[in-house]
Amino acid sequence: MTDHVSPDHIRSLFSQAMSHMYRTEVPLYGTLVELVGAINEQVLAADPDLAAQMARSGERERLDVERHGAIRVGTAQELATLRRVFAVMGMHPVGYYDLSVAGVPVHSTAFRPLDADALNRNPFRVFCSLLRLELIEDAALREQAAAILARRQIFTPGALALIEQCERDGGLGEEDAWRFVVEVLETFRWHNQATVSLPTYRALHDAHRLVADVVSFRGPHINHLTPRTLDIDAAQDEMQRRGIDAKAVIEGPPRRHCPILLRQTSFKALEENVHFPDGDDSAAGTHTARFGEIEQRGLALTPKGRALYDTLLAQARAAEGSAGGDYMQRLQAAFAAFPDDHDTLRREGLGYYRYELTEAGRALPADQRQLPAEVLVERGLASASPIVYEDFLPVSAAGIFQSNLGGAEQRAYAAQANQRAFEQALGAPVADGFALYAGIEQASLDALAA
Ligand code: OOG
Ligand code: NI
Repeated sequence: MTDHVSPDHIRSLFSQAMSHMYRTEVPLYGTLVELVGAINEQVLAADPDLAAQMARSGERERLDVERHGAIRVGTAQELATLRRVFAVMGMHPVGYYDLSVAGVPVHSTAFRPLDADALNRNPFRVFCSLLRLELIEDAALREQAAAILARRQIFTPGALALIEQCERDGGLGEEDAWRFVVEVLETFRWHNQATVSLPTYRALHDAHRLVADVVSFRGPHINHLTPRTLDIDAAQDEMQRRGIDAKAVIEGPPRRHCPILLRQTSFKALEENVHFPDGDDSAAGTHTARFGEIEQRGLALTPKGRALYDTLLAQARAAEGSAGGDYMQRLQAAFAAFPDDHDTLRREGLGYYRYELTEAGRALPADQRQLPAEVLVERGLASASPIVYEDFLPVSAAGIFQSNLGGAEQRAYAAQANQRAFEQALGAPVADGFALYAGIEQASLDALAA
């Protein structure tokens, strides 16, 4: 029997391969990675406390390879197979996102590593959306779309065989891991050859741009890869200086002393040339599929903290959505009500922290440190580091979908969130992000006492 490599290793290989592929497909991505890398170095050089804290938590090393991607699939079968693909790489579905409320006919999850060690090895995540065909009003078009999707196979025979092999044997050897990565990459590659005629493309596009994007091609092309910056405002300024056409509004919370959750900004999708098979000829047209995005990640919030975030965000958006020119000011004003120092955030139970004995704490005999964590922290016997948010935000994701679909179309579907149907299509329940963060925090508390 050959030795199996760890799923973390396969995920690292895959993330690296995706990054290489996307760099050649979308050169702007390479520019973003360089720009973000340079800014991260500056931030860490200017803030030794942050550098030390990130080194302590194991987060410093992952930063340079940290990114997320997004794809959109059309059928339950595709989603369920993707779940198996990602499981080979130690990535599992976390969270349920309903985007129909924002006028996007999909619901989604994020595939990502679950535990602290795996996240530090490589936190690669993929936001994955399933088209909700039932939201297409025109019954004939709906059936046509379903028939087109039923005919395609987005996975190579080699990928399918290796998934089965991995499930059967409990892992893959090094050589098979490489083969797996090469095979799976095919699923996410961009194809400028549509599988539908131009009139069909237009009909799908009229139903919703996203329907055309999902149904008209051979596979679910990766539509962005997002590096993580430690200062999104600096990155945004630098992009403007270089003439990159960034979205006006940064999604998520405003700039703060203690970053929370996730801030994101994206760039106009590329206008891509597409060939349509029309009889014997090939017709030409364009399609917007891929875009650029960067993000800054901060403290993972507890349900209490998240409720406060949702309330304040809704307050800032109440007047005129995120469109108004003074939106960033309203956001800043609303979030004055959100504590912005780690001691308060921790004591009020708004965020999750990882506790660790300091040198002084380790020097004490175990029976003298049987104290509440908060007391240990106060006495300098333990440190509390913010646990980083690893997931996504539905309002932000909707904003990113909207801006990259190009049009200003704003419609809301009357549809309800339907997590049950999503999990049925996926073939498994999605994990609860809060429980995962709470587990990481609790494990660190247990280790303090041990
Ligand atoms: C996904 C958009 C959501 C994010 O970072 O919130 C997303 C998509 O456009 O398919 O990637
Ligand atoms: Ni994204």
